[in-house]
Amino acid sequence: MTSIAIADEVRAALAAGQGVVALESTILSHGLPPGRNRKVAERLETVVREAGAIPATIAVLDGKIRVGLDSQQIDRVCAAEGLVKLSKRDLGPAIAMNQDGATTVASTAAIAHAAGIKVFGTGGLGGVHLPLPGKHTSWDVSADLDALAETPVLVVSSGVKSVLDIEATLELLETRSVPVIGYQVDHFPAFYLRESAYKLPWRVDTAKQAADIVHAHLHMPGNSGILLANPIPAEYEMDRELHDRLLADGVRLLDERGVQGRDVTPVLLEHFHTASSGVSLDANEALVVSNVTLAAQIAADLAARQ
Ligand code: PSU
Ligand code: MN
Repeated sequence: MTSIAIADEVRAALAAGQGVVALESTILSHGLPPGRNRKVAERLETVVREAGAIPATIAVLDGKIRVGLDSQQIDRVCAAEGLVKLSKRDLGPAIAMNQDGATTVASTAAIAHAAGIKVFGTGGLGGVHLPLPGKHTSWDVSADLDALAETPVLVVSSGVKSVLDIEATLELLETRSVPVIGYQVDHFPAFYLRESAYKLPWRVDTAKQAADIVHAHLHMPGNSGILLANPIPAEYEMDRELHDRLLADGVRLLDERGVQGRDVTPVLLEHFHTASSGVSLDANEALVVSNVTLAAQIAADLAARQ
């Protein structure tokens, strides 16, 4: 069996019942440009510590799944060449072929659970993609949704991008019995925008209330995760007009370039960052910092109950 290499600090925190927050690596390698990604990686680890928890960034390096990276390992994840993007199904092949790789929400959640971590903070969740022009359906549904349905962890994200089919994404999460909770909002956030048109069944207003739900849900029969939808900080919310233009151009670009499979999301993200002259980068950093901070507060609260 492939072993998971858990960093000493993370192992000690788990053994002592301290709060631990899982962080993914695809957001660094494929979601943010080199240089900026390294600064964000550092900042995320810092805000987790400041909130009283221990960060565990997850990636595949040297043919091993690693939970908790040291500074040089984070350098490798953030290096310009970029790693392979590894969703859950890619872990076996990557390890067998001794490749380095970055983990998505799906694979990070699965690994976090295997390591005994209950809380995971990220930026945007993958979801159901809209059909390309002339198509009836895209059949492009992120494995993130299935992973949430099958893995008892809390994922804190700013919802999904409105370049996805938000309605279908929420319907699928309902079918797969994943509770979706709004944090200080009644409607599901759309990543760059604080709220979409879709109302959520549950809302909490404090980290403690969120921790209460996680605690209760993880003791229910079944094995599903929980999605806590934390909107982008108001001062970073994107201008509607810019937002709508980026999305429309993004969908057209995918079609023109014939982008498929796991390249779809990274190509869209890069388009947003260049076409918005960095506005989307600041937005992305602000929301992921906010999500990871909230995740750390919840992890610390949960740990204090044990
Ligand atoms: N959405 C973002 N930023 C990201 C991703 C999604 O705003 O970095 C990444 C995450 O790692 C997510 C993955 O799990 O893309 C989803 O990819 P796909 O749609 O191919 O499942
Ligand atoms: Mn996909």
